[in-house]
Amino acid sequence: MELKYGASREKPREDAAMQRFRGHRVGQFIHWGLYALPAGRWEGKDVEFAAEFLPRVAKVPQQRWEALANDFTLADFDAERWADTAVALGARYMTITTKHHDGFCLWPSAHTDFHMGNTPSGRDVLGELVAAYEARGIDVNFYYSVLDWRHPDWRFTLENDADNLAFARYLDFAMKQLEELAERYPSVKGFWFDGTWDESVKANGWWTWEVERMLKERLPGVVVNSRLRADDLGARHVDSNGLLMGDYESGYERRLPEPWDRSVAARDWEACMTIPQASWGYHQGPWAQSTLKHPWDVVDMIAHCTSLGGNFLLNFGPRGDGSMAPAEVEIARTVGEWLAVNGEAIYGCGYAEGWDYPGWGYFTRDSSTGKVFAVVTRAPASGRIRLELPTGLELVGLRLLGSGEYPFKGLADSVFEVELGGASNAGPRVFAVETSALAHPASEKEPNPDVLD
Ligand code: FHN
Repeated sequence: MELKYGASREKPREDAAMQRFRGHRVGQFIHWGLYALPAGRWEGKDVEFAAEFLPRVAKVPQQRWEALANDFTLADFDAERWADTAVALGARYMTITTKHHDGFCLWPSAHTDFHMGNTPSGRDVLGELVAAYEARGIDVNFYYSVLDWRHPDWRFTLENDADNLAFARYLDFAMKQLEELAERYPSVKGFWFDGTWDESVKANGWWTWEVERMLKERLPGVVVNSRLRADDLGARHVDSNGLLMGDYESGYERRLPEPWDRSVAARDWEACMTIPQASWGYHQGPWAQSTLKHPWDVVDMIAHCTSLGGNFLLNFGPRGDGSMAPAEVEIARTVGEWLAVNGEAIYGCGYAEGWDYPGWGYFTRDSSTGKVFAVVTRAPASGRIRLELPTGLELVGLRLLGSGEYPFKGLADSVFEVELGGASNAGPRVFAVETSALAHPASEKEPNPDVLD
């Protein structure tokens, strides 16, 4: 079908900027805005919903929400300390909410008065963060919510001419803000769009196409997520011809693909994840604080994404005073210590073609050297794993990352057993798997039932 505003290419991008993004694998997401001040509590009551939705869920009068800007004093904000948590995590990029659904901007925007410049400190938080992260070699991407609860011209649906006119003004405003971001922070590496699911945006696929075009023209190499895009017919992420729009698929939110679904590996993609069960902004109540993920679950998700060629973006919700939540810093530290030992199996790695999903964890493959890794995130109670190689290969060496050569036992052609020993305090074990072709390959294995429809 002929589309004016559909996908711009059939195959994944292979330029250096895209390869860099693809190799990152681990990113730090940050949701920070006025919602960090009430942190999920309004008029003394915990509101059991994502903290950034508080103004809607608690029906906070607009004036009172805007007045929070007077208390956004940044008493304990230090961009350098935030960037240190990303280093501790082992993140290779960071994506920050420049504007979330409430419309508040973390930079002094010339197109609204609802921004950082009009808070007591007047500091350009975004500029400080870009400088601090980039000084540590960490790429910065900008999250931007197209949905804007505050702007008078925002519309969820377009019912009449007046709505169309208002929404056209809104799209113009959002375009200007995006141009402003590109101009003020030209080192930004990517844009992450959100809040594009409403009928109003879907009816204006041309605008999403134009935004992508504008950003790519002004910022060569910039990487844009699929969530921005709608085509001529309102199809989102993937156009009406089945082709991905934007540079990578960004629909996996608080969920990951099935680990055996190798079809996912054909595209670039990224999953984003909260540390508490369901809040992106900092939520102080037990509803959120009693649901924080275990660092080894985070490691499992990182390996899971890598094994299917995706990036993992772990969200942090700093507190209203600008400090990072200690529990989140601690998780970052533990995950980062694991990555410092085992990152060889993650950074620059992806889908290991021919290696079936093993159930006890994941296989990943280094995209440049071809080395395969076995990441054991769910060791069986027996303390042993069966290592099944693709037909025709045999195991000639096993190296436990952070340690050294490791013993194994042959069970059959291409099937080996590895004794893990007791539980490890250092988290999931990773083995570098060295193989060679079997001298006398056996007949084809039975297919893996997990991947049969
Ligand atoms: O509503 C937002 C939510 O607050 C958060 O920003 C997430 C991050 O992926 N996106 C939206 C929901 O899809």
